[in-house]
Amino acid sequence: MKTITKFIYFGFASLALACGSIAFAQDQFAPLTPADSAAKAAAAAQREAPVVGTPTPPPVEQTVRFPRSRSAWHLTVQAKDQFGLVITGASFQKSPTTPFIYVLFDGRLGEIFVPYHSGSPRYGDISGFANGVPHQIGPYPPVTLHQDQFPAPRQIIGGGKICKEVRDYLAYMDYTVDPPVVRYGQEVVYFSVLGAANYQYIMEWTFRDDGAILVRAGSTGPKNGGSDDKRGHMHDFTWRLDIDLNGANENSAYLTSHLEDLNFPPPPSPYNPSDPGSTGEDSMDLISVEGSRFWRPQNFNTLEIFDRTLENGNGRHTSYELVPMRSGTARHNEPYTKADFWVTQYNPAEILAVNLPTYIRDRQSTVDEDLVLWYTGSAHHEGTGVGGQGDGPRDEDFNTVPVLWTGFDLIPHNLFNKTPFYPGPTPSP
Ligand SMILES: [Cu+2]
Repeated sequence: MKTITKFIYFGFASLALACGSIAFAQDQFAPLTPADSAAKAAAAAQREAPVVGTPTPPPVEQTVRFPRSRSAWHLTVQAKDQFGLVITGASFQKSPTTPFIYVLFDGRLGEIFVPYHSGSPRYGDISGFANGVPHQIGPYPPVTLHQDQFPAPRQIIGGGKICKEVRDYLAYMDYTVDPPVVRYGQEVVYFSVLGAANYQYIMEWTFRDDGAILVRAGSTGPKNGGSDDKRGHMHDFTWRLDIDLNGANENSAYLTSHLEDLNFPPPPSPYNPSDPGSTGEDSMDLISVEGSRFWRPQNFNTLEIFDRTLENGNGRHTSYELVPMRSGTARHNEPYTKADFWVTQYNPAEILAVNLPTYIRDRQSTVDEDLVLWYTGSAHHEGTGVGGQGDGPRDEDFNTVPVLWTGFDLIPHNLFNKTPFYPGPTPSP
């Protein structure tokens, strides 16, 4: 096992061995924060001394163990004023016999920008609403109302401002073997709802038993100008992801791209599988200094983040890949909206996406550093065409617009030595 982590767990392990206690042995890999991330957390706690009278509920620590995979997530959730749902200190344990691997120091939205097609208004629903408060979703008077609204197995936690649900998802199938393999995984889902005038913003984080993290945001609610408001507008969600893979330092990020070479004549029709055709190749480019990158649909771009030393048991480098799940690309004249990905060196004061161009001004190194990734995904609420022509918004949006989502996945690579779902052989090292 070549996995190297920065956790200080060796003392616990040898003590557990000496005691021979099963109960204690189960604790030998209790969640621990790597020293460099712990120092950041201590500094952040000092900066964010609780304000007297603030309604923000305290953070809630969670350890969620998945009985089927025997993997676990440990993390802290908090519904914060201005930002909504904030995830801190997320670490993943592949099995009870391996240490937790630290993944995420702080994940939150750094802006929700809502420019209307007509040019105004242009709302910064995080930067411009410092007093935004997550909705109280339970207990809600009458006391039992939220139990009908968020029926079991959902729970309301975090001072009544976070919905939690553990559920199954279809992970894997193989009907080439007899008997067929069908595997359901398990995931824990958290969401909070940030109120911004007429809109409700749903901020959802899902943590899966295979180490994946699924993040999305949705907008819903009555339209800003009343039921028959026909003004189109965009919701640009920019996430600030302070990833501390295996600890804060020694992280590097790459832009991955697919490139298809189209210098081939069109194949005959109908085509034959053995006909030669256009070729493709995949590449990854190190992002060496702070800056921005584009998501281009033909290039399937992603951001992939590595720790310098973290490997799986096959000696392959472990990474997390930010894979966009999007329906379009919003561009406006605000400079930070001109790119989809940004990478900055960690600075606790750099928290609002609208300031991104100033955050990269120094072009600090982003190789083997403490990095923050920023990603923007947009949801388009269509309006009526120019001059009131065109099909316009759906009648189904007349009173309250149903939830429209955008988001991304954080997919681990070489975290496990093989798929945690399939009973087949292990890859050769
Ligand atoms: Cu909208």
